[in-house]
Amino acid sequence: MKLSKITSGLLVSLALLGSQCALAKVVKVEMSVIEKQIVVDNAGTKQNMWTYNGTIPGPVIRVTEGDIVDFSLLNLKVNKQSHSMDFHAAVVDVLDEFEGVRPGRTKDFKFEAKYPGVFIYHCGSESMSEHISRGMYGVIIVDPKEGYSADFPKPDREYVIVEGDLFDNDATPTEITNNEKWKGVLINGKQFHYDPVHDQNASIVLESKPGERVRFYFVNAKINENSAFHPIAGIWDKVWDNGNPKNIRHGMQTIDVAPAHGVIADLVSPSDRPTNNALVDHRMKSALNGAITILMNKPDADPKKGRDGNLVLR
Ligand SMILES: [Cu+2]
Repeated sequence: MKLSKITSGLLVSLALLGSQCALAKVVKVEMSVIEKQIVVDNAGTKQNMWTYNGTIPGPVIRVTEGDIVDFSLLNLKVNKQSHSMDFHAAVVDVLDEFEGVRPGRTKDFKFEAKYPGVFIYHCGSESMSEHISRGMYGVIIVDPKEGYSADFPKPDREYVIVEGDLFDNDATPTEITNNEKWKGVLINGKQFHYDPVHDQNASIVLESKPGERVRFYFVNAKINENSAFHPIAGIWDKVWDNGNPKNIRHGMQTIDVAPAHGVIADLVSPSDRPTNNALVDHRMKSALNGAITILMNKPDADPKKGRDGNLVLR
């Protein structure tokens, strides 16, 4: 082989390497821990909760595989507790990056999002049971660098659904760990958040048009109980365990999702008629205490719902 051919091949390789590196970006993420009273149901009931940026779940972070997340956590001076951040999308040192941050202090660290998927993030401070169940969790989506494919098709709409626990306001850390004084399940921060069938105070439902591919980024933030995620009157067309396109499964009815785990699940409704689905945690104790979500598939679906980053309806 002529030297020029080897050289040009090398140049092409270097150019490819360069373009891959150029695609990866640094994503700055700043969060503040806010201890506050927050509404936990559609009737307006408030409880003392601990939050990232004031909401349950915290903000959805979305990056692409290979990106560097440049993270900063501020624990507000007025807070009473130490808090921390445990990104399940990070491969780091639990005693370093994930260490506790006292009120008034800041912690900065960086990590590369090496694996695509849907991951929980949560507070890991003592008692972790109390910190998580008072609302300190959220979702980071790491999109695959290859983009969409036949095995990971582009969806028409996307929704994030996070299940969390609700305990009595005065439950002790030990009681919470033992699942005592348990009151119910929060869906994106509220019991029956999107279920006007079981809660007359609910005012929001998820929407799509008949025949659309609707993608759910589902995370179980409950501290002890698995989730049994099932779309009543539907079948999950495709499911990716941990949200990784390589972990594909077809035609699933119920997905078992462990605490602190996530899945991506697609639903495709009939295209020739309007239909409705009830997305439930099929553990009946969970479903009937808050974990039911209505998806309406209708021709006049709100074009803004589940699009343009509007993944968590509030
Ligand atoms: Cu905390």
